[in-house]
Amino acid sequence: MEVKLKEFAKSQGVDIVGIAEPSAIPDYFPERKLEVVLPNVKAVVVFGIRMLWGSISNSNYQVATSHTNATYEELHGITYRIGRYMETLGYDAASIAPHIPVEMSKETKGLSGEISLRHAAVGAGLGVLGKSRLLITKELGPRVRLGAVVTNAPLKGDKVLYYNPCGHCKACINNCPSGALSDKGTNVTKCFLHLQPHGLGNYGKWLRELDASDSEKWDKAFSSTDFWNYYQAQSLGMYYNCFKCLTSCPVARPRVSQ
Ligand code: B12
Repeated sequence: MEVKLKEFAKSQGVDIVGIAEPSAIPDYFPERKLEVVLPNVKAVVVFGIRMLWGSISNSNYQVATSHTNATYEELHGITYRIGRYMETLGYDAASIAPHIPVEMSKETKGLSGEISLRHAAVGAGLGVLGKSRLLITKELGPRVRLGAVVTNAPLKGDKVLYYNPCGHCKACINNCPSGALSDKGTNVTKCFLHLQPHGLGNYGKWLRELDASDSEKWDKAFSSTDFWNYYQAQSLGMYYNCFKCLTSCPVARPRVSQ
């Protein structure tokens, strides 16, 4: 069943695919239990699709964001079709969101997926967690977006990768423009505020400064490019402005610049 499933996944356009048994997935915080996603879970099928170098290394963020959205849309479809394949074999399948929705609670602060796809990918033998906290694969470096299907099919897990492609370089840390990455780990807030300048953090501040009693200020606020960018970020659901930890990593990098 494992070989046929992987062949099916490849036929749907995935570049890498592996299977993780729950016990092979490293612990992480905040803890997310697989059973909450699917009772009687036996395996997680994890897969990735490549990011286009010309898009993520592009200084035009409309181009880069459009590509990010395209990869997530693609993963939604692939995840559904792999799940449907498992269910035609008679098993249950729960597909995991590749990015949103995430739980918006005080505990998780909207920064924690239903499961951590990077940790699941490590358990499926697809790569290791690098200094950037991204999954580093030998085939595509970190430039791979991940998806997963949790199933009660009794699938045999793949072997965890035995060597570390991340190595000793610190390109991701040295090239992180927000200072979020360091030897001590990742400052998620710093990353988030830089990555999504028109995301929830800054949008809240902008809203608080609105003053409806002063019509001049009010008009100025709504004719500002800040407002237009918040509007676009809201309607798109996201707006990523940084790809440096992806483009600076030398592992399997196609080119240094465009
Ligand atoms: C929320 C989220 C973010 C947040 C938080 C990042 C983070 N460190 O978790 C923000 C918006 C900042 C973000 C940024 C990015 N993301 Co993101 N993100 C996610 C998402 C939806 C959930 C991640 C998660 O569950 N994290 C929680 C834990 C497991 O993260 P952790 O880093 O291992 O550990 C941190 C926490 O424990 C944290 N921590 C410590 N104490 C506490 C307390 C609380 C309350 C919380 C919440 C956290 C916390 O500190 C640790 C160190 O950072 C996943 C999709 C998914 N479901 O997995 C994509 C995902 C991880 N993102 C991805 C990508 C590509 C990015 C970006 C490159 C953006 C971009 N341009 O595309 C950057 C990279 C940032 C980086 N170097 O870490 C990819 C990674 C692919 C890969 N090859 O590894 C994923 C898997 C999406 C996908 N489908 O491919 N992301």
